[in-house]
Amino acid sequence: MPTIHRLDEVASTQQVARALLDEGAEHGTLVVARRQTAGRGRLARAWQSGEGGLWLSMVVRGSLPAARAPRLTLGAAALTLEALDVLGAHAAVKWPNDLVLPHAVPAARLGPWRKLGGVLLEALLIEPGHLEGAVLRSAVLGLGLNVRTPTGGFAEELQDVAIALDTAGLSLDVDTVLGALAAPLQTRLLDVIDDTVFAGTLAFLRARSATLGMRVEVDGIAGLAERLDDEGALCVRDDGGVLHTVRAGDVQCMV
Ligand code: BT5
Repeated sequence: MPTIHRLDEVASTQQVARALLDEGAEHGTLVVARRQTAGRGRLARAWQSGEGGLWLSMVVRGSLPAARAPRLTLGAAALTLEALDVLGAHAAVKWPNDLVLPHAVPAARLGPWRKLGGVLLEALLIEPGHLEGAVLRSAVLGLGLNVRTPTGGFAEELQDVAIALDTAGLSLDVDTVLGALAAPLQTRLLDVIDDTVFAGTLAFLRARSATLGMRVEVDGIAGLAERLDDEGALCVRDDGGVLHTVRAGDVQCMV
């Protein structure tokens, strides 16, 4: 199995994995840290990552059309749900990259969900293509999961956003969650390059979606999150009946 580097404190495991990738680390090499001082989400957003969470990044080497790179995010989310199922936590995916748990009190943006974790795909080497289009060769896949609520609670701005597995009644340690997730990510993530496997991933995600059937706002479009298309893009029907296909974005769930 590829190496798992366990570190105490880093700025971001994404940076460490990137450096390992540049040094030639093999696909599946994992970097896990107990704490991050500059954990990040998409669009340079901050990711709160003190002790008590699983903060990992994985070196990804594979060859897939760049337009299909979102499959890796969706695939990682599906593998995480499967691992959590085995551990007894039945999470859902708020399209495209949020892992969420249900919550009795609706909140802005998240509706009846709270965020347990998130997936971050940073595509690194994309070769420009000609007729066949650009090809992704390597990337760093990040995953953050709140296992235990931080001592003293989540930061003020995450009060109505974040949730940890312990709140859902699961008292697990971070290593147990890593143990359930590492091998599936290392050995199965790239399977989504195959169309048949990815169709299965999508079927699973449709059934476990926190977004489909909800009223949402994404990319300035408000409407009903109707379905995921064959590439995993979100199809939203606006109030005028027009169907919009959204390939990436931030979904706000209306309460
Ligand atoms: C994500 O971004 O959800 C991807 C998060 C990936 C974090 C992992 S940890 C290991 C690896 N190393 C890194 O540096 N990053 C990856 P996004 O969809 O942009 O969501 C970011 C938003 O989530 C923030 O703006 C906050 O609202 C919220 N947030 C921040 N920290 C959180 C936490 N611990 N739990 C739940 N929500 C959080």
